[in-house]
Amino acid sequence: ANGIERPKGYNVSFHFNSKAEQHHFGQSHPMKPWRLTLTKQLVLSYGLQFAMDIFETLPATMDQLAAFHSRDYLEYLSRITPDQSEVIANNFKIFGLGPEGDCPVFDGMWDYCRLYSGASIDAARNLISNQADIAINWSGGLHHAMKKWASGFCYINDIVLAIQQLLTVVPRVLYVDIDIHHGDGVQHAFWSTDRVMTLSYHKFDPETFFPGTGGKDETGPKNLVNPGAHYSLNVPLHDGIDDAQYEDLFDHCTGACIEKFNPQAIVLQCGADSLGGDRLGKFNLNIKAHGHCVDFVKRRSHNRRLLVIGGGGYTPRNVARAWCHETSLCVGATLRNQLPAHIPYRQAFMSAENGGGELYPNLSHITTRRHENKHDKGYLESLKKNIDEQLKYVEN
Ligand code: TV1
Ligand code: CA
Ligand code: ZN
Repeated sequence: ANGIERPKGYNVSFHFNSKAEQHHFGQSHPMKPWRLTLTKQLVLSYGLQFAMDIFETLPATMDQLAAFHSRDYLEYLSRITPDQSEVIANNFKIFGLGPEGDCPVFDGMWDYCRLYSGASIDAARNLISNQADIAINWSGGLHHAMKKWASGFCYINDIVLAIQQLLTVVPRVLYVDIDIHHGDGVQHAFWSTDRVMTLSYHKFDPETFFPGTGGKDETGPKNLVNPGAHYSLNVPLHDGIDDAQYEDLFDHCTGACIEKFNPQAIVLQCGADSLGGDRLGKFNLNIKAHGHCVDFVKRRSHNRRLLVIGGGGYTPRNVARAWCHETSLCVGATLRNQLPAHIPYRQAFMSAENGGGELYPNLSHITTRRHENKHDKGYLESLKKNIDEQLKYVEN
């Protein structure tokens, strides 16, 4: 009434469960749930809890998980123990589990699955009930899990469960995935529908890099009568992509999808293995470019619901820094450029990389282990053109 416009504030909710963070996949396994403790400690040290609603979530129930997964698989997951004789006797291979593999049977595995999935379901519900504009679950984002089997460190596909929740109240959900791996489980789950558009950016090399799917022509069922045709979009990349290239590509493709598909909710999987210096990844992205993606989607979200979830990320100190920075972007805070003095686990943030000095946010962090950049302008332009071509079939 007095003519003063206030910028719209966002209600942000942060969903976590301390117990999820305490699980171990096994000695040399790259997936370290304690990176979530590191992330949360950093978030708390900056006082970001005062700018969001914090929810410690309950584990998902069997019935909640069965909204996507088969009962056979869930029964098996809930019963199997690390005891090898039982693992072998139960013919674990059909369910994608096994010792030494990507998806080991570890102590508390079932609880871990129910906890990270429960947090994503809760986050989706909080958006549905309009308690939040943006809901965050860094423990989720396990995009490879299939209806009947585990794959690539993922047992339960919390993303599919969260999207199913959102679909009970909105017609269309856009899924965007910046993990360095292809979001195959989510793509597959919604392959035949035009109510969910999936868009994954990833390293693509079927010969050497997991999971080997996600080529640029993988756009949905080839039968054009199927409603899912043209609703799966992929941006296959090579080693060494840099900040400027990624940001430009992301803005063009994601911007076009939001505009054309016009979703009422967006789910953003923020796998941090696309950062430079990751133990498994091969890109050269700094925290700045990774965070740019979150900020871009937030700015384009307007009145849409936004679910922000984790995913991969195998150099824990960088995962924590990226996700803390991205939490601050969600709430609209700017963090000072120095680690809080009294942060627990301070040592974990110190590394040879920066001479053992300050690390946060220090949005450019790669000083070592650069990967040769295998992209030229022509290739990047062809990827944009490919997305534009697919979107010609989409109108809302
Ligand atoms: C145990 C111990 C398992 C050490 C797995 C890296 C390990 C890997 C390990 C590993 C590893 C993968 C494959 C397996 C093809 C398969 C959370 C036959 C040092 C979302 C999942 C990557 C990524 C799976 C998950 C991949 C996510 N890479 N050491 N396993 N082989 N699997 O290559 O997208 O980030 O690496
Ligand atoms: Ca991806
Ligand atoms: Zn990954």
